[in-house]
Amino acid sequence: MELDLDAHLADAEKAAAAASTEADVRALSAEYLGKKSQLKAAKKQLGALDPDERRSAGLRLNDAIERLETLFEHRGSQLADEARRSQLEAERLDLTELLHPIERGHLHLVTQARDRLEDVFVGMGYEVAEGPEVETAWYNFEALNIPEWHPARGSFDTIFVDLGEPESVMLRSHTSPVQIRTMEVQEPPIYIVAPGRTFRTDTADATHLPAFNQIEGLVIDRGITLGDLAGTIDTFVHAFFGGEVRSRLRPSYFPFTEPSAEFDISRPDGSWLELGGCGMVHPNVLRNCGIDPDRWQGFAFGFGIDRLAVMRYQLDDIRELVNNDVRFLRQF
Ligand code: FA5
Repeated sequence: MELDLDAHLADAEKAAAAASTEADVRALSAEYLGKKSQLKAAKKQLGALDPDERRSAGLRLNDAIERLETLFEHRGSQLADEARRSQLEAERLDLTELLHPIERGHLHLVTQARDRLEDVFVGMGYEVAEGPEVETAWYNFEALNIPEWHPARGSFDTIFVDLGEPESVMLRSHTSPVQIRTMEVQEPPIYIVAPGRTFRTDTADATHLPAFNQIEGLVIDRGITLGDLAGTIDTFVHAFFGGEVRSRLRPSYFPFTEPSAEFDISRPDGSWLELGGCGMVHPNVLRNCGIDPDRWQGFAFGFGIDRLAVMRYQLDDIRELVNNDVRFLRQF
């Protein structure tokens, strides 16, 4: 046989090792094992040999063919594995890899204050009530004993909505409409607080925001007196601020309470800060909600949650609460 099988196999091994794709290996397989390959040609020449020589040359040729078939098969699947691995590597999405670690946020200062207020009052046996932010004149004013001609309407600096009759629909200027909505659907005794957003045409300054938060309180029961109101406010102030802070009531005027008062809390420097208004629910308000004022009495209060946060965290300016500066917000 003219073909040097050992050298031929060594060449094939070298070529297979150098192949870089499965297609390369298929081409090598055609070259070394295909119809026009040297091995096929050598097989054809076997007929010319004498029988003994033909047998041993045939065995050697078959052995070489088998070895080449195994060689190309192994190299082919090796390259297929490598290709799959590098494709997976290229398409991998590492969802755990982060350029910046995630920082967990926390509730806004005003939300924290509102939650705490709710907790304090729920602890005192109150339920939490809600009302809409867009109100009608009936709930925002009339049912609260503020008829259309009443000068107190002006003091609420109302933002009206362009809907229906002029000045008949508005963004609520206080949370007191929730008193009416609650008394309309609930039989006394009633013990509720209603926190929520309120709106006025006030220009933002160190102590005012045009959109701010109030919390309303309403108690309707038998034999309720001004003493109960004063005691409730005192208890709440202690629970919310701690023992150091004191509260006081000052005579004032609201059309929906009689008598009415403003309540202040003491600052660390000994001065007083006005927090809200309160009083005994006016008989006209009870009548407007179908409650007999001879059988039921009650008190109501409403104060600013943003002002309360300002006091509690000793802020210089209420506008800090809405500037959305994370360097400020992160501190609380
Ligand atoms: C009222 O709104 C009454 N509804 C309160 C009330 C309820 C009285 C129940 C009697 C019975 P006044 O307008 O004073 O009252 O507002 C109450 C509180 O809301 C103020 O003391 C203040 O703490 C807060 N507040 C009012 N306007 C603003 C504003 N522009 N920015 C921030 N807080 C405000």
